[in-house]
Amino acid sequence: MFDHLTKRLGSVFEKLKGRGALTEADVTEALREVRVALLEADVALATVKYFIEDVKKEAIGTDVLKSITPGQMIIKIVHDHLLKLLGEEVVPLDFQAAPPIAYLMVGLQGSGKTTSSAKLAKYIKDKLGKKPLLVSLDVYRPAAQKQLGILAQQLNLDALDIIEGQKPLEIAKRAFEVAKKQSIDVIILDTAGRLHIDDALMQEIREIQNYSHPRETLLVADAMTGQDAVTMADAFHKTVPLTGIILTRLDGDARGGAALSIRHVTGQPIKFMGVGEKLDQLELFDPRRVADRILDRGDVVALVEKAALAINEEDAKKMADKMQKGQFDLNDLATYLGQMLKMGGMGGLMNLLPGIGKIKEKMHESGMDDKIIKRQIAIIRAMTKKERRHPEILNGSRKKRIAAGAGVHVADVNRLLKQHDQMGLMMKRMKKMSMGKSLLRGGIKGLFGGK
Ligand SMILES: Nc1nc2c(ncn2[C@@H]2O[C@H](COP(=O)(O)OP(=O)(O)O)[C@@H](O)[C@H]2O)c(=O)[nH]1
Ligand SMILES: [Mg+2]
Repeated sequence: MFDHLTKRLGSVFEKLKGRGALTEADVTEALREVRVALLEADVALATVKYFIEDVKKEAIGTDVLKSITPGQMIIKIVHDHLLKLLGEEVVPLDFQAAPPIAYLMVGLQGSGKTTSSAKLAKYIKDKLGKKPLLVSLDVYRPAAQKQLGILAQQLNLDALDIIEGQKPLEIAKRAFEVAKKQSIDVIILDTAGRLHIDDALMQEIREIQNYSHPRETLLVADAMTGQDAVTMADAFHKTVPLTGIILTRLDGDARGGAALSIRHVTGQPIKFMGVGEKLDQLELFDPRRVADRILDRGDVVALVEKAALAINEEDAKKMADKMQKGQFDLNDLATYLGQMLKMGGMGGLMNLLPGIGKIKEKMHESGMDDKIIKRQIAIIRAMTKKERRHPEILNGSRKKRIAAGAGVHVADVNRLLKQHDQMGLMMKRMKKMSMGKSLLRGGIKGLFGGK
């Protein structure tokens, strides 16, 4: 589905290959071509602008790592920003309530709601081991309820019996009664199709939302319709709040624009993608896999990551040596913090270390971000040379002066000093462990943890 975009991006980067140095003009020219490629892929204009600006800022401000060509560096930067656009992490389905919970499927007629409802039910049963109940609220087209019933039968899934003449809200109420009796976990409510966003049907969705308190309201959007899908999703979200998107027909020759813009425009994550008519052709939307597929330069991305890690390890080793010798003073700490910032701050550093997404999340939650690093550096800068080298001479009045100089509280100064101490202690403990990575990992935790 992203074939064309992949090819276009590939040829942009091919031109940068092997160049020893890139001028700002080279970068600008390459990004101009990336811009055209994205527009051709039907990515929303606002998204393209945002993306190019974002990449440019980073591309121009980044030092090229040793052993990497500038072209490779740019591929990595474009890759990272593609990933950011797509949402970075898989956003799982929400089951955070006592069963039975409801999922509401909404969208335009023909977008794939009924098919996706059945696919989703199968996924929930097979992959998550939960018991779904399929319920059609589409009372406007006589065949629609039967369609869902037939799909359910094919998949050996439970579907609510059809009672002619019932209104959508009555059906939803009946679904909850049945679900309770049959210990159903998730009621999947497939709603009526609409040709465009119309008030009466929106009102109906709202009523059902108010009654069923769905944990998920999933918009089903047809990727083949490109930017129309994005505009429609945005309009939907403004009328009935969504929790996520299922993008269908990504198997066709959709150019990928919807996949790249819909999250940026609506702020809602794509949770699944439909990749065929068959009922097992629903895939979890994994931004990392999609970004890799679009760029198709996994080799380069991995290479740059490795090089970045190697540099970090070199620096880390130097620091580690100093620490072990008891020479790691506040000057070194300031250098260390400065390097963290240069590497894209906390986020950038964390991205280089595989498998610690959880820690990153936690740090994010507790607000440990670049601001804190900058504040730490400001505190060290407010010290005299002698104080930085011999923090033990810091008494009450010196600390007060430093705090005032850095615009922080004395408690912040104390925290920094304590963290510096802890890094030393930690180093001793880690002496036997593999040095580089553990200093970076432990170092960060030591610096900011324990809060
Ligand atoms: N190729 C392809 N076709 C799909 C996909 N999802 C749904 N369809 C087809 O799209 C058509 C309309 O789907 P349906 O679920 O009835 O749409 P609804 O009106 O929104 O309920 C059917 O023929 C489906 O088989 C998909 O991911 N890929
Ligand atoms: Mg339908």
